[in-house]
Amino acid sequence: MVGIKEIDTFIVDIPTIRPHVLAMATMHHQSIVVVRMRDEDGIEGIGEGTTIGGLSYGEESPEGIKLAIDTYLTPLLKTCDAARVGATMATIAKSICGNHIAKCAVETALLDMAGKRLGVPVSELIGGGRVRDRLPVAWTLASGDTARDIEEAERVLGLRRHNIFKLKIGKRAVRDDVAHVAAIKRAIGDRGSVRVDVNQNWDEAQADLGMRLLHDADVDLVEQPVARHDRAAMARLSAKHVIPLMADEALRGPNDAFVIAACAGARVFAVKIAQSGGLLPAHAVATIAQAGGVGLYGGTMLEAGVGTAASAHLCATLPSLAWGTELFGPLLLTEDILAEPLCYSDFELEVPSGPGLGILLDEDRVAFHRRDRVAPRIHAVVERA
Ligand code: MUC
Ligand code: MG
Repeated sequence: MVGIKEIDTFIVDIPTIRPHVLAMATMHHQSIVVVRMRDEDGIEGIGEGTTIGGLSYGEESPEGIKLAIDTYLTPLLKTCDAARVGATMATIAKSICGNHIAKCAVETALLDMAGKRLGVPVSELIGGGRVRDRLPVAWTLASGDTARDIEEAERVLGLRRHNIFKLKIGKRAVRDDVAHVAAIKRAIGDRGSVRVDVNQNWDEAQADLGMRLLHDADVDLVEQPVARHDRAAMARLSAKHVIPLMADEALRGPNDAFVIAACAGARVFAVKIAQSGGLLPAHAVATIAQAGGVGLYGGTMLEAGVGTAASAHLCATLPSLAWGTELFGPLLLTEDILAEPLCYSDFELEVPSGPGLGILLDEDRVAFHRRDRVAPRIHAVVERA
């Protein structure tokens, strides 16, 4: 039995490099809940719990994630064996409903500790272990302005950083949104894949029209066009349209994955560790998808470096990842919370290879951006490429 001695949680707020305009919120910063644990042998584990736009994306807020960990998960963790991650998460699941992002943050820290204890990367502790070292990475164009999005696409194509683009739509009338997407696709042409995310903002009739027009505009994928609970509409739209529908918000773990795969509600799943409740349930989501003939995509909650590294470890274990990933979260932030930023090159993200998550926090930067910091903020912000 390896006891957990210390568990600390804090919120870090980091500005985004530009406003990130989604159907339900415009982000100017990202709020990250960091969990730091230390076991009785002195091994440290780090986890991250991150959502999007306060309470506008889902039922957990940054403040609620911290509260759930401090008040409910921490007392349970103090009774568990840190070396047995699956058993610890099963104990937590028996007493705590929902709260998938809080559970993911804690599970990530436990896996980080377990990997460090065993001297292996987290990816070797999941499923059959790592099958790939690099992951294709999409970029989201969501400035809210067509010309600016095209400029941004040209810049990252030129840097050979991304050639898959996800466009956030759903705020404007369907035909206006499609005109915006079509203009960007025309500019990018065959140099990249263009996909859209509606974040549940269409009803079925709007989705029907939108999917037809987006197919004609040469768009490759439509993510969560309708409400997450409307699986019947998702199944009808999937059956009717050639352009694949990807489930995102509808997927909150293996149970949803099973039901959606069984009703043919989506042809692709966005697998997110946070939404699934951790890397282990996210792996189960992917396994169900593969058994049901559903394609896989590594999704993000726009996590910073810790959550992005954790997601990368999960994605590295998936034998088929036909739609790539969107693990670009750290690049949307003005500053990185990692001492060594994750490595993006040739349109891919390198999966860290050191023990555990294979990352280290930049302690000064984290201390500076902590919400509970008391000292004055005098700090030079480094421009991102
Ligand atoms: C979402 O809904 O997929 C992922 C990329 C991005 O820009 O927003 C997130 C959320
Ligand atoms: Mg989405």
